[in-house]
Amino acid sequence: MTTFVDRVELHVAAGNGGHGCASVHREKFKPLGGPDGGNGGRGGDVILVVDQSVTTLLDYHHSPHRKATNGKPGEGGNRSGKDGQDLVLPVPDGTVVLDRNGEVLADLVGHGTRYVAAQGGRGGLGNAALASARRKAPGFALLGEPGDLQDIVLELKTVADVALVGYPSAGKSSLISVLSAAKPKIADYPFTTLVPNLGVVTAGSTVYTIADVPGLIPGASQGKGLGLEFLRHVERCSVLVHVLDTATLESQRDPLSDLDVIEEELRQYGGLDDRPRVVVLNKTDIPDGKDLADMVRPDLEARGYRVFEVSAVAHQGLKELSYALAEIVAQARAAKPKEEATRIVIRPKAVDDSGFTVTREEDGLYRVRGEKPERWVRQTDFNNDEAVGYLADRLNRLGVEEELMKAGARAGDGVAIGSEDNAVVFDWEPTMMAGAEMLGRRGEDHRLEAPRPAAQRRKDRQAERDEAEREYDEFDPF
Ligand SMILES: Nc1nc2c(ncn2[C@@H]2O[C@H](COP(=O)(O)OP(=O)(O)OP(=O)(O)O)[C@@H](O)[C@H]2O)c(=O)[nH]1
Ligand SMILES: [Mg+2]
Repeated sequence: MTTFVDRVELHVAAGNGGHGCASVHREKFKPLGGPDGGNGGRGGDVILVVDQSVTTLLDYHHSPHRKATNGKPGEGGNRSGKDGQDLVLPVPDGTVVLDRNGEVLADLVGHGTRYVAAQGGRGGLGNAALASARRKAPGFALLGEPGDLQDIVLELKTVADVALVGYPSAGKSSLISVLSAAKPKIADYPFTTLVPNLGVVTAGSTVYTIADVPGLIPGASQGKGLGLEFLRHVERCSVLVHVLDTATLESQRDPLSDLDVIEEELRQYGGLDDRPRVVVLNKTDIPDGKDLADMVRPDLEARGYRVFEVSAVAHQGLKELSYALAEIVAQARAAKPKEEATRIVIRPKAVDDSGFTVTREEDGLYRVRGEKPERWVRQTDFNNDEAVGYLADRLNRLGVEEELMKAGARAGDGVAIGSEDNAVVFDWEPTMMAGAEMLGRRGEDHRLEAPRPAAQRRKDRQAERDEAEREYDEFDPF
């Protein structure tokens, strides 16, 4: 028996960004050639792509851990590190991506539809890129950021226009085999079909797909038989077809009560009420079956169903059925909004990436949250004082210090940047006073400067602020 896997847990890891390089150009007779450390490369993304030649999630069941490659570190001589390679994971059409809590992240329909499941880390800037007029030779570089780690669940939902439902042995697979070129297994014992079969039907100018699911029995919603699990495959269909057996030998069954049972199970499953339904009375090649079909037809029609009498074995009534289904499918397609073809749910971003928040916690700790400050912390090599100073400047310019001050923080108070389980905590040393200029800047010592007249000092300060502003924009290309 082939294994059918329609739900897998997948652990994906994007590549880490390469570290930036801190290097100084050296050449004979030119002792101070300037910084020439290159940038680190970007880590590879993990990307899911719909590939119509893939039909199962089996590969991921066997190897559920996947990782894209890391970016390479930058090197001296202004050489950038190579970007990591994206890892492209082919998935079947109709794959739904969920997070661990069952929330839908993306619904991948249509060949080529892509979803970035884990984003690669950005490479760190090298010291060449960090050099500026006032920081001529930075002795540090930025670290590459770690790539995303995600635990996701993939679920397969067959993308079929028409779904056949019914008791075991009603002839669902037989119908698919005569309406399309598909050759599913057919046998005279219940639960022959263990996984959905899919066929393509051409009726006039309409081409549509038809799928069956394993047979349903009373109590399927409580897990009887193969249960209702497979009904997820009919969730996307536009038409439900009840295949009713007119020649069953089980004494307590007949087409009308069979229909009631299946409808009750569909109701238990939920979400299918709005789908149009059609009734097929199968096995009318058998004389008793034909009689029973004629007997129940008025009742079914009185309930509002369109009824088709067919024989899958004797190839009777098939053309009429397939054209009627084509018509309903065409109507459903016309009514569907265009963008339905590729549905991707983009997860809303938790934090607005331009801002940050400062909160005072019960134990007196000040917590800073925000995309930029947290990213800058990840980029900082805390063993390098200059790098730490650069971080302080960046935070300062974003206004973090000012907000800390407003929130009541004083020198020596604990400040955490990041979430509760992933934060850098330090004792705060303000470099800026409320309403005053910056006291000192990295790579300079203001005590060494010659005294300047007040007007000149004001001009210089303005020029520095302008430069800082420019630098800030320049250094945040992300
Ligand atoms: N006489 C007659 N027999 C049929 C007809 N359609 C199907 N059968 C027989 O009914 C039995 C079951 O057919 P399947 O197509 O496997 O039924 P199914 O609904 O797919 O059954 P499960 O996969 O078990 O749910 C087989 O022995 C078929 O040959 C028909 O129109 N006439
Ligand atoms: Mg079958």
